Amino acid sequence: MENREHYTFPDNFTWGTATASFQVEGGAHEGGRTDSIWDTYCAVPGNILDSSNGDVACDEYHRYGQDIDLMKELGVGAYRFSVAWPRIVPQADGKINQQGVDYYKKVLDDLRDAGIKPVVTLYHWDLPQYLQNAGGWANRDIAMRYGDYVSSLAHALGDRVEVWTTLNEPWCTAYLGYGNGCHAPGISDYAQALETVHHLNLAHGLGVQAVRAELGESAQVSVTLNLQVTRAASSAAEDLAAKERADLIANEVFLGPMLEGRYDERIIKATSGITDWSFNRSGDMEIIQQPLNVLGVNYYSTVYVRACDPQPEIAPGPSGRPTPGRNPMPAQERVESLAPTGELTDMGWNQEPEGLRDLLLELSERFPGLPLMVTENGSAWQDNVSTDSSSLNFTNGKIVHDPKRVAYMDVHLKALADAIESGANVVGYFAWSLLDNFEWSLGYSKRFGIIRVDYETQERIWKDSGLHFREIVRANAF
Ligand code: GBH
Repeated sequence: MENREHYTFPDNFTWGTATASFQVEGGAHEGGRTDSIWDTYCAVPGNILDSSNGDVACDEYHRYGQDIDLMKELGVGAYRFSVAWPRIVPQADGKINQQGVDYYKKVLDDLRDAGIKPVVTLYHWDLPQYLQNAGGWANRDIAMRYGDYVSSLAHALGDRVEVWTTLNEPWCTAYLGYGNGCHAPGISDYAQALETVHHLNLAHGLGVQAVRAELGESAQVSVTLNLQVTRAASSAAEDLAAKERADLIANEVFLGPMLEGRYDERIIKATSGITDWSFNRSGDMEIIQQPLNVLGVNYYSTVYVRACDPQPEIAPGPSGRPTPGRNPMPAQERVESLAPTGELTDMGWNQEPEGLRDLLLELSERFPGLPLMVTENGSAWQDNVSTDSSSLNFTNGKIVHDPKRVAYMDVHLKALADAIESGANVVGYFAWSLLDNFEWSLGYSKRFGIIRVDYETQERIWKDSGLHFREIVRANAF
């Protein structure tokens, strides 16, 4: 990558920060909310690294006003957050909970007053527990229940929402939730994982249709995928085949149906020992393939794979428990992931900004005319609070010096600027995350925020990365 001093972003480029309901809201038992699968999962000893849960999290349920003020100070033009399905439809009877709707209306009204556009994710993993009791994503019925939920929500919130995002990272739901079990609902069953893939695709299509049916064809609709940037360890044919196998199961299972209305034949073949895909019924593809206004891309790191001798499948652990060593994705017996290299983030992930550039360019070439938005990018590090910032009056005399997060942000924004200059159609960038928050199975042990949360006091403490992002956002350049 070219090393220049100055990078400018296009006019009207959207800068934002992102969060998700279960990770920040808390208020788990307030306002009529019922349990999600993550509440249930957290209650099982051993599932969450620090034995924590989402009961309080960042207390955003009560502190959204203060956090919107932080975003105003950052100068961001957009906020990507998610709606908790169990707040909107808390019971199996399907009735809408007005208190839940009112909460999001207040958030949306405050955002409007602050001049910040809401990018709303309809599903960021907190499935109502009563739907899991009915089979969860492995039960086709769920796609229709999702469609009903989306249609009620679109009706209730209407034009307060700028962009609707059907799903966040269906890869994680299918493969971590049902393939490995290290995410809720904690199932390790490859057949269910593939069924889940299809039902998520179907839900996506029904969700897009529901939003447009309520709000008209001009409603802006998107989906956010965590497309895995997979690299072959060498150019040997068998390593390239391993890369292709990983790519098909990770990425093509979503891109194909959602954007091209088909499952690649190679996917069906690769998984033939697991399922016959009869859950893909005639007419489904017409529902799944919907025109989208924007494609959300979450990007953190890359994966290197090589071919290996067939590995015996590791037996799944008991339901509700993660299975160490079990590949989240089915049909990967001949695919081996290499250990990441270079300086790893606190998540153990490598840093390869070129992966972001390559991904954006590839997508823009393959789907011309489809605007892309980086809906998550960021890094976890262990941070420390310093008290040497008397000049920064709005930071309350405290600051976190997080040079590694700043550096990660810079190299990724350079990669993004490079991609845009080379022709990628990217309309926005959202930092993950506005705040430190509940990092799923790793609890509160990993900090992704550009603003720190003191979980004892709920105090928000600025980090250098937040101040740095503020400069970039205000200049639309760096
Ligand atoms: C996102 O998930 C989530 O949307 C967000 O809620 C979460 O807080 C954030 O990222 C940070 O984790 O696992 O080593 O094989 C990202 C999940 C990360 C899953 C990269 C696949 C591949 C590397 N993805 N991961 S590895």
